[in-house]
Amino acid sequence: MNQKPESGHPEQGASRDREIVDARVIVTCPGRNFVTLKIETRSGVYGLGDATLNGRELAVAAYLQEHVVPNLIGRDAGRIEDTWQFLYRGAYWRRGPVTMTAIAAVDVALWDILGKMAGLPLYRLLGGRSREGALVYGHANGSDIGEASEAVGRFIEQGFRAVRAQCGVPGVKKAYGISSGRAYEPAESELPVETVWSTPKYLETAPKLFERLRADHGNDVELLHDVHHRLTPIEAARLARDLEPHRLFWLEDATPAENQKSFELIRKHSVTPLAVGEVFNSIWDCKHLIEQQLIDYIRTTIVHGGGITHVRRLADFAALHQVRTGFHGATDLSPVCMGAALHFDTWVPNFGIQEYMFHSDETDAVFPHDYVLRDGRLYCGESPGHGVDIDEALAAKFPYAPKQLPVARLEDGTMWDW
Ligand code: CS2
Ligand code: MG
Repeated sequence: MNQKPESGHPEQGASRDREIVDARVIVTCPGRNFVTLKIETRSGVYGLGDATLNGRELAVAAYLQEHVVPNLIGRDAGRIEDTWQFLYRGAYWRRGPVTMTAIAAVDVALWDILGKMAGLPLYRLLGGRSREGALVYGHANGSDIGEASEAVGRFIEQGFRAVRAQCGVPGVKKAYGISSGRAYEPAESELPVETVWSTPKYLETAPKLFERLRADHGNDVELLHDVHHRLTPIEAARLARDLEPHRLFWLEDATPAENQKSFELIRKHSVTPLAVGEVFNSIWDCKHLIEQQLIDYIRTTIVHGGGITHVRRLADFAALHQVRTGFHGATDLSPVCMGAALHFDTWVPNFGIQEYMFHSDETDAVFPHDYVLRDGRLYCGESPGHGVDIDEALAAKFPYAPKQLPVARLEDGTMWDW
């Protein structure tokens, strides 16, 4: 596995510089947990990859530490494709969120090293700029329809052109997507918080929310909504049809995507665009949905989809079917993932939109970065690699804190999808 260049090979000196001499897993909790892989080469150039899997962070950390890092030492950091294949095929146990997140961390760190060594920002290595900035959507929410509409208004005032809207459901105590005051994405306690879910109540409320948002804010702003896998296919079809008059940019995760045929049912009844894939981790998870044109946007992003090497394949495949990217970008994906995703968004021809939630100030301080938000778009920087660093001394001040995502039950106690 340690490819030694043949003697007299022209790359010999350069490949010695590229030799991986160290790889370390850094776990930090500046407001929420993040796992980062730092790979260092003999030349001193290093690269960073995000390895965060919300609520299951230490599984990926151990996978990297115990099973991946020993394979990296001595390897040529320039052999990105070969390393990807080695880690994917070599594990024998393919795919799955833990494995693919670990592979992504290595892959992104190696692309970062390549960029730094070439003195080029990542988007230029991928093929150059297809656009100036990446359209992003923010997260507006409120405990009721009125509050959610005010929140959407605040996003529009800040220059956002696209906003995801979620609101509380009368009679449901804790609906998905409603902030408890701080930067949302929950993984709020050591053991999961139990929430109660009512589909009939939700199906009453969601169309009213979007009717109100169009009345209050007009048709220029793009509106998005996340069902978070909670409906059966026929319920999802009904919601997609009820939302049609309000012209959503997309309806996300309308039903769980294990049984992909069920999306045919939604399609049959509605032209509301569909987005799926934040929990997918390989091209094989979305192959049927894309080939059959059952979705319009694919959400699988760099950190959970095997890195740039694999997500590039996925995006190219999606392009053949006019499916566009709409990468997951909640706060549980670190700025390292966001930096890499933005370079990808700047290049990828079939770009749709990028999710963006503000990280906490502590997170931004631990991960200094050069991407900026302007007029509803995110712009990646021009520094070599993906442009995101880690302040290790500061990271060490925020030790890991075990946290899990909530769970949901129906009103009669049946376990449901959160
Ligand atoms: C959500 C995610 O952003 C989204 O669309 O579905 O925030 C998801 O709940 C979290 O990433 C889970 O960790
Ligand atoms: Mg989602």
